[in-house]
Amino acid sequence: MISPVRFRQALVRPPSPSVVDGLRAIDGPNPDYGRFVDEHRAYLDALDAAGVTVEVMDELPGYPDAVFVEDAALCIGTHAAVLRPGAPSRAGEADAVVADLEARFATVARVELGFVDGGDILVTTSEVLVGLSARTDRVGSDALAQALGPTGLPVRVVETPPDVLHFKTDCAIVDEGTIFSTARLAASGCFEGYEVIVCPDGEEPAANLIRVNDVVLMRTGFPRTERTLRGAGYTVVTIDADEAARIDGGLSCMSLRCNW
Ligand code: CIR
Repeated sequence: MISPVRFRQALVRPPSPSVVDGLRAIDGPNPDYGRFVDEHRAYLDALDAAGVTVEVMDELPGYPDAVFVEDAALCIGTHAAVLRPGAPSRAGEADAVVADLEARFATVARVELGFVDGGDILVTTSEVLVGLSARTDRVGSDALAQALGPTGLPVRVVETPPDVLHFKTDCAIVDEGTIFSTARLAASGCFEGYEVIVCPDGEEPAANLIRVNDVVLMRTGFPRTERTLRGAGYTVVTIDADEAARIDGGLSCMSLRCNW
């Protein structure tokens, strides 16, 4: 059984100065490049402290959102799948990650049809949940199911709440059988059979957190979420990710957590 919360390595891509032009659903101020770099470095330090070997890929200045490397690939054990990001400006990020994956993974498959962003994929011990969204469609989900053949994990297609960028904007796996989820996503019933910890009302932007080995990594500034997780027995580490948040990024999207 492959654990969805224990990782030996992480692949990341530093933000390039073009990150200030990153996509955002609601028009707002650009991120500050210098602060973004600092926050990204702190994120890598936190992964390192959690026991993960961080490997840094090249910057991609032609792709402002390339720092959100999770959307271009999915890694499960020694198998990787190259995805098809649904935003036209991000499509080329898939080709750009192939060589990095082929250098590390025993098998690399490609999703060739439809669209699927890694932010819409939640891996558990028994299945891979794929949330349909503005970035991920059914054709892409079916193609992903094929691409994941070597893992033996079935794909289950679910819905992302309306007006939410990605499925994992609203949820995270925090333990083999436990999901942290916003109330609006949990209400869809897609987590039946799992323990669910519900994100405190009003702290939804904290839901895109990551469990990495013995710690839960979450954004600073969400005290009720932190208290809830600590109360449930988790070791919580908080880091700033305000600049990524300006362009709809969170903690999961800035790394591919791996076991190659
Ligand atoms: C985008 O809109 O594609 C980026 N600005 C943010 C992507 C965040 N990715 C993720 O949550 N997996």
